[in-house]
Amino acid sequence: MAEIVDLRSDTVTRPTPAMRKAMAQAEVGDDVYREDPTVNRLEERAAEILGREAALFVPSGTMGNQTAIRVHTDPGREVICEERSHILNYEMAMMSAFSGCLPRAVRALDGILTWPAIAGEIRGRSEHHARTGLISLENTSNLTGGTVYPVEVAEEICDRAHQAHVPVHLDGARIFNAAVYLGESAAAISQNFDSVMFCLSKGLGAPVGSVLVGSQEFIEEARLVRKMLGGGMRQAGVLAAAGLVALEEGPKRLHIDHENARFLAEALSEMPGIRITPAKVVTNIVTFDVGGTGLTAAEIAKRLTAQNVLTLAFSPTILRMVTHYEVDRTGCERAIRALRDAVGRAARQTVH
Ligand code: TLP
Repeated sequence: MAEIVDLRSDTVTRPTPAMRKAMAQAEVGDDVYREDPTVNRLEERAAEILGREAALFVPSGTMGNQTAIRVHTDPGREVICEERSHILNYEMAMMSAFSGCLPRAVRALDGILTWPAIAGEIRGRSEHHARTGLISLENTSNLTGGTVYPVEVAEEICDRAHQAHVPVHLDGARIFNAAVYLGESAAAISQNFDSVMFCLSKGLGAPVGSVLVGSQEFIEEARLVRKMLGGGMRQAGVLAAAGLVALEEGPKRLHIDHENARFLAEALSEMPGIRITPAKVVTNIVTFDVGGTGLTAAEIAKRLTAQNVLTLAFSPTILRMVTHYEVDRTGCERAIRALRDAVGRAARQTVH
């Protein structure tokens, strides 16, 4: 049986031998007492790399984002975010359930919000409307195919929001992918945000964990919220050790994932019934519309699974493939052959 080509997500990456070694040798202590030297080292290093005062290790990106929302807002506020953002669609309505906020969703081309799109949605003190408590951007934007904020667009949003006394959070789950594409440092592309969450457990390859960064004061508050959510993790140094390897080594090879994603996109664009613009695939996420094949995304995913190629159906017509270090060029070629077969068969069935 052929090996599995798992393109469902970059979250499926398993720890590298270097990570496993670091985990086995990690010095640990009780992190709730701030006594885990490896967690402390990861937090110091993350703050340094992102150019911030402080950082907090959290078990997941979801906890990082929702902790930030809770710290930045009060109940009864609105959170401006893109219509397809992860905080709105994939985080169990936690901004409402936990922070008492309403999302104010704005749709933007390729998921990239601009200040003109946001400006009219900002609400101040009023006897009728909920006040805007936070703006949250996502870079890269997952559901729109790993698209990237131009630096000046994000900067304008942050500057203008601050003039309106509204904080801005960055869901930077894949900020290092964005940085690699832009040829800038992660610090440079996120310096104006009030807080940034990034994931160690996606393309960087760590088994578990994300980091929230910001000012000392913000992180002190976030530490309390993390505890409320049950995220005080005790001897978490075994996880932080893998996170440190991910942070130092992971970003160096992300350009390979981006090249493989573009390779997939080019091949997909030539298949009947599939719609994708390869030039828009600039990081490691490939989303494409399969509506023209006569099959649903779920049906295609099922056919691919039968050939040991795993993908994710995002909607009835949108299928997603994500590249990462456990899928090489040969794996991508196998995925293309399997998809050609699945779609080709559909086309033949339509003719008869
Ligand atoms: N994204 C996952 C799924 O939840 C969709 C994936 O496979 O892409 N922000 C963004 C932009 C994300 O893509 C994700 C995970 C998160 C936050 C949440 O991270 P975790 O899964 O660690 O809670």
